[in-house]
Amino acid sequence: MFDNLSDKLQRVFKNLRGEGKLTAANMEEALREIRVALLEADVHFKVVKQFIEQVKEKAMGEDVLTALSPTQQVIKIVRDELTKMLGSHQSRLRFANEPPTVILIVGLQGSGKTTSTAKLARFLAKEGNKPQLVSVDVYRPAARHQLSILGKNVNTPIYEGTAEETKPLELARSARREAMQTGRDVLLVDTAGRQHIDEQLMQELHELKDALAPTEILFVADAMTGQDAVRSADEFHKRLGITGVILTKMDGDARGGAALSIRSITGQPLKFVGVGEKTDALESFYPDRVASRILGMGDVLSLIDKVQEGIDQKTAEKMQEKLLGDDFTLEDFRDQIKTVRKLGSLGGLLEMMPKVGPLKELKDVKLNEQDTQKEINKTVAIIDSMTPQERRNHMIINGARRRRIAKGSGTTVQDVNNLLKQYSQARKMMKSFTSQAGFLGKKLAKMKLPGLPGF
Ligand SMILES: Nc1nc2c(ncn2[C@@H]2O[C@H](COP(=O)(O)OP(=O)(O)O)[C@@H](O)[C@H]2O)c(=O)[nH]1
Ligand SMILES: [Mg+2]
Repeated sequence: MFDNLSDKLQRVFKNLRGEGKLTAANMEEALREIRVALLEADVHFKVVKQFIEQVKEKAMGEDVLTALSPTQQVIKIVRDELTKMLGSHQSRLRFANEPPTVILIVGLQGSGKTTSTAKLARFLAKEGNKPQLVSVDVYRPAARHQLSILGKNVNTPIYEGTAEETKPLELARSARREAMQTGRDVLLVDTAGRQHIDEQLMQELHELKDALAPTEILFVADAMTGQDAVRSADEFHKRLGITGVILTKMDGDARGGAALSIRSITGQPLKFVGVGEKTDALESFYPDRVASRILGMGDVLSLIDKVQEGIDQKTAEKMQEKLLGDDFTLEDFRDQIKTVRKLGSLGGLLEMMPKVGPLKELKDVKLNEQDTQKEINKTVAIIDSMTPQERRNHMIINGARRRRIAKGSGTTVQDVNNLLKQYSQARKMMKSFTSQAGFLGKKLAKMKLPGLPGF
């Protein structure tokens, strides 16, 4: 996700840092490169234009050019504007005052509606709701069958309908009645799609909208179709009125253009992203976290969320403390890496890590999961071969100690050197996280466990 853009933006900032002094001239150059990077990521040209104007206005200000760390300031401005472009704040699902809440899932054929409906059911149940499913795709029996199977997979009842119920509206109404009678509080309606937007589809969706008064009409779009996804979202919004977007197949979208444009173009929030075919591959969308991730600051908050799902709370709390504190020792480094190892699904987690440490190299050369595990095992072995004093204070690890550690862990001195370098970088990164006043540090501090996120 956003890999190319992320690499390019980071290169821009690296160059800017290398210049030593920020001037109007090199700022212009940086802005030009940022513009190209965004366009290459397939971001809508209007969105790019506005973004550059905003950043320029803020970054060319007198106080930035004369600030102590102008490049840092520029990075902050870019991050803030990126966050804004993505929608500023997380947009949660809204619920009806009187259950059942009705959520209409709409979109073009093959965009991932049925899959996302099941994913949402799973997500809602996890949050303590009692979802109910119905498919009103009466044109394709296979599509309804698909939802039945997925419904079983996520343990959610589905209203199957009677032989007489042949119209979407009849099915949806009966499903709602059933939800009420059986105490289900959210009704998810998977609708039919078309290859193109047509009158009949719009008519049908309008009828459903009028009869069911849904609190959410979520437009499902395939991220891999880039600006086409944005265009159809916009058209659906103009013709039907949507309340949010689920962007699917983000796992296969290296550019991110749709994700970066859809909010600004439609005015409607991106609520969820689909990151795989399985029913657990749905993530809430957090503009600030994603912006930080794009800028290579690592998505520590999402990482902590994931970690909390996967490990016990005590470990998570400890990890959070370590992330916040400034005594990030080699032991913590190892524990963190071990935790990642325990969590299994590395691909996604790697994306969230700050791009430092062993994970950076791994990501850059796109090693497969097996190699990643090997690399992590090596790191753990090296740290395990250190004495407790060495782990607490890496400064005492001199040449002789390095040779001993390498021998003990079955690695080379070069490996040990690399690890220490990576650790120092990670440490620095942790420090800068916590010292970025008002941003991550504070946010992390505010979060109360459990019950993330705290904003
Ligand atoms: N990789 C990936 N595939 C997805 C995702 N969401 C849906 N799909 C796949 O996209 C295809 C179409 O999905 P489906 O839910 O049937 O689309 P619908 O026609 O809109 O209901 C299926 O093969 C899904 O497995 C996603 O987030 N990631
Ligand atoms: Mg479908």
